[in-house]
Amino acid sequence: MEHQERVFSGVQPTGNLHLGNYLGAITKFVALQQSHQCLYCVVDMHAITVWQDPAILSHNIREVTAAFIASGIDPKKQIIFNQSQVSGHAELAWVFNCVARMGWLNRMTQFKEKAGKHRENASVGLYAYPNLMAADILLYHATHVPVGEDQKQHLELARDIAQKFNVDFAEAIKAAGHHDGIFFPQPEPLITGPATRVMSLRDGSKKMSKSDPSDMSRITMTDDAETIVKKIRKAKTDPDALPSELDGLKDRAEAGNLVGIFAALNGTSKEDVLKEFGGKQFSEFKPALAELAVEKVSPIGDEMRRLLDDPAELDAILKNGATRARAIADPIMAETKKIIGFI
Ligand code: AQP
Repeated sequence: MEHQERVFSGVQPTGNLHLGNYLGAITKFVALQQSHQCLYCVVDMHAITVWQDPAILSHNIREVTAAFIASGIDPKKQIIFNQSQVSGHAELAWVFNCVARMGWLNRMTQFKEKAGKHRENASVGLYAYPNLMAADILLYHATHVPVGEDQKQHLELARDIAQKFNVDFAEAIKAAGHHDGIFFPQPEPLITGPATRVMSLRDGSKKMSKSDPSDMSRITMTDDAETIVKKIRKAKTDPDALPSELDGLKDRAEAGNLVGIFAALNGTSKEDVLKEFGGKQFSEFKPALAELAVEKVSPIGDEMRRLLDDPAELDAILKNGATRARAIADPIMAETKKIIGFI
């Protein structure tokens, strides 16, 4: 049985939604809706793998929803919903807890980074996070997953889980009419373009992140024009002019990052940006980047604020999306249970 192409991706409602999330993920979501059926999920169950204040979590769920819509995702054509409203995510994640091996999860670098020295005190959920992510994708038999570079390892794990499930239950899968033996398709990561890993504006060796204590390290989607300009003006750089060739950006992490951001915002390549700005100083490049960032980000922030003024409308969009998501997920979950041998 051929699997229909279907896109799934998620964003955690953990506040400080930033330019990395936008360029690495959300802009890809917008583009894919022209050619694919897409499910875009506010992954609130992932968010609680670290402590979230309940009142702030509700706001953050609406904020990510608003960001999706303000960026151009059409909630009538595509499915926008929050994970906790579709119980199949938790159900399938449990099945995958029993398919994935401890050794696989022990290799996940994000857990090591996030748990840090406090590994013994990290939640079990943070450790099992990649299994829930595999469930998010495979619950819809999604075939394509647009994500930033940092999620590559988790996507590989999702592929391993799909494959192991197909092998472990091969007989039952064939008996259920899947003669090619494939029940869960292998999801393809889509990690493309000049900004798959946007770095901190303060330190070119760290990724731009929601949890960085310094607000100057990131441009958030709700920053006003003045703040965007200030953050770009103060962004760390080196004293040299921009090179004319890509090779010249080697060992210049901060310069490479700003060039990548410019290219992604402008819908061009780093090479094109260097053709225009090669030989120019940051004193000339930064104002051009700031102007472009304000032009692209500010209208989204304004629209997010307008949408957030009507939380009931956002809640209705999520509820409607969850109903449509369940219509796809429920039969797949029911068949999964049958394949396993549950009655
Ligand atoms: N810096 C980044 N550059 C490019 N893409 C990025 N993504 C995240 N950071 C960057 C992509 O955004 C999507 C949603 O990410 P998430 O909500 O799952 O959060 P995260 O990966 O944990 O990223 P954050 O924002 O940096 O949060 P913290 O501070 O908690 O680590 C994903 O597709 C991700 O790849």
